[in-house]
Amino acid sequence: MCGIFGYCNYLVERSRGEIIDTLVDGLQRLEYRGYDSTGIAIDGDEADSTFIYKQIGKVSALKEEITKQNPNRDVTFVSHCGIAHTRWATHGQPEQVNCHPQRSDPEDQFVVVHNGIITNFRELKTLLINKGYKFESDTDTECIAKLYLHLYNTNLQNGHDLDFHELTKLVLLELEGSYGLLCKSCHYPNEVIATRKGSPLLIGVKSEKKLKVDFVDVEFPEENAGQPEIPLKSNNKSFGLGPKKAREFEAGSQNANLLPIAANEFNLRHSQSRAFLSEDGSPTPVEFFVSSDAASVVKHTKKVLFLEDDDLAHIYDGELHIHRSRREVGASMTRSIQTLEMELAQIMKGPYDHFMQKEIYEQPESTFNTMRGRIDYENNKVILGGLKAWLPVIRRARRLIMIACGTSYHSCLATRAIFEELSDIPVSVELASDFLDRKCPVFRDDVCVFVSQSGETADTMLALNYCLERGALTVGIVNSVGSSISRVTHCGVHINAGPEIGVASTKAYTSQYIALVMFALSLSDDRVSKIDRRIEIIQGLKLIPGQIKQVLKLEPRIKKLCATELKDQKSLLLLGRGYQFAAALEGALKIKEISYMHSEGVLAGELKHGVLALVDENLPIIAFGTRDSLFPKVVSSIEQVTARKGHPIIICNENDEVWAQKSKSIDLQTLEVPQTVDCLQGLINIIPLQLMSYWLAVNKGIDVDFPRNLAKSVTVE
Ligand code: G6Q
Ligand code: GLU
Repeated sequence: MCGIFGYCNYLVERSRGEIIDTLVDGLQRLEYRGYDSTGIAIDGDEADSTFIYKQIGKVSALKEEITKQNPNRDVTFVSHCGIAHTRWATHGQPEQVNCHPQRSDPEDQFVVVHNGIITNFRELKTLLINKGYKFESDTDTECIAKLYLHLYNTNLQNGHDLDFHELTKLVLLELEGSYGLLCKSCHYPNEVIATRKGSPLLIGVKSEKKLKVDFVDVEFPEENAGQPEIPLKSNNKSFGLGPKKAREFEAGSQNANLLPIAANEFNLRHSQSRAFLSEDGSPTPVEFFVSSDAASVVKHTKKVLFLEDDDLAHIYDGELHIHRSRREVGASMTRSIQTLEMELAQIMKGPYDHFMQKEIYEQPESTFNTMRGRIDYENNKVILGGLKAWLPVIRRARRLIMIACGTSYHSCLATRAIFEELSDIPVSVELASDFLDRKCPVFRDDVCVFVSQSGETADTMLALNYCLERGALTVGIVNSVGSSISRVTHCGVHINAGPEIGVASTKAYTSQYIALVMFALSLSDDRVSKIDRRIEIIQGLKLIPGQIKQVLKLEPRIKKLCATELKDQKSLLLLGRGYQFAAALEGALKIKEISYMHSEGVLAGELKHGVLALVDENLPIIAFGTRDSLFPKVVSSIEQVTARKGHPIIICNENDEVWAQKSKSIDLQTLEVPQTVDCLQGLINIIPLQLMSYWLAVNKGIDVDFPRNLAKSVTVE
């Protein structure tokens, strides 16, 4: 989820020092994305050796580490491939051993850098351990390197000396999840593989000579070369798997047939990429820069090619080949080499002006990543690896206490009711500072859930220590792997939203919300009485990323509202009830912190007990009027507002006739959002508020990513 960089020089002489500097500089340009550790792999001094340098912390620490190791910087390489990585841990803490590159074995025969998550790594790891491979890290990535070696060896033993890209195809057949991946190997000197699925990757090309054409042909296996020579059953045997073992493994993974495949299945190197042919057919000196982000490539070249999902790029002998494992109807047969016209700052934020806006727009992807590999939508099952073993203890809890600050606290409020409904355990939600101020009684049979994006918030951390001292079981719901909260809690879930840079939490909120719903679902998976409700929620979750994408289309309308009716207002009231009370509080917090406008989230049922006095024709009011069992009560609260000349903006479901009718007689506007299950509606409803806070702030000229007086991680009490 963080950064990848690779550098290949062909017939362009470079010293090792220059290669190291290029790789390290490439990583430095990815730093703005946030990361927890770094590493590079380059050729060593012996023919088959590799130097791997890794360090936790900043790129500057990696630089120091390399200086300490003191490699000979003067050795020169006419052709060479190096790979580099900034890691945002998803599996295994930020520790030296977990940094990438990860390797296949102590001889470093295959080394990989990887962004993303391999969801079937446990099955792969078990299988490889059974075959005698020794794992040294806690990462999911390590199984890729070991898989490379395993398939390389078994194919060789069967007489198949595979091309690097053919070997990679076999490896990819086994992987589930997402990846941006680079692999280098002493068996394929001066070659690199770059492939992606659900994680960005692009290749910059730098050559003195003009490229012959501005595209690269996509290469497919030959039509008649589809079948492995050795049938599946005998293959399982050839791996020493008894029939039972093979079945078990397949149950765990859809693609788990680790087959040696005959070399004749594949196209050997007979095609040549047209882009890299010189006029006279002689080899052309060329450099390739592979990266997850154009920011680290533009310094070297503006000519780039963006890989598509499932593209397998193979760089060797100064050529770039793009392979796909099969032809798809209508798929493009070429990848164009484009000229980037953007400046560095623009590239870092993509088409967005601020990180906050980028992160709001990342939510279809980040919410998907939170659920990736954890929900089986076909069988309506949720598996949270980090909680599984603890569920029986948690189910016996006398009480669940959710503890957090700010936005993270709101994600607890948003999911409290579904926890209570599914688990039948009483749940209290606490602001960490107040919980401590009150010296809240905590007992051994309490389960305390700590929710934090950074995992470092001082108040939350203090509350965690307080609960640990009293013997409670503690659960962490955290974004930053290896953070204090994720280390100190007994068990937990990483929300996998990727690094969040904007001070205003947006994508972490929706991912926390989903992680908590998944937690509640896991708690009830032994309850027959909850089956229908669980299925409804699981199927609802499946649609959330797409529905968020749809709500984001409201941006032009919201932008206009912010520039007209909401402009120059001093205060804004947000009304919500039931599941939408949390959305009201979270929306108000976003508006306050980013646009410096006073805003208050009010429980709609409380209106008549005081707040109604504020309502007149001038006060802007936004009300959540989406459908759930409380809808009639919400309508009546909003009527109380309109009766006092208020003219609210209603966030409602698409084509809701009640609001359509009302808008004919009362002065109100609607912002329509897709409908989902009641307990998930808050995920959709918060998006317009995130956009509103953003545009209110931008219109005032506020630096949205760095609002005054606030820090991203609050490590003081
Ligand atoms: C909101 C802020 C803030 C944050 C808290 C808790 O936009 O980012 O309210 O949620 O400071 O931080 P953690 O989630 O990192 O514990
Ligand atoms: N899942 C891998 C790990 O935890 C890669 C994380 C990343 O994308 O940086 O090591």
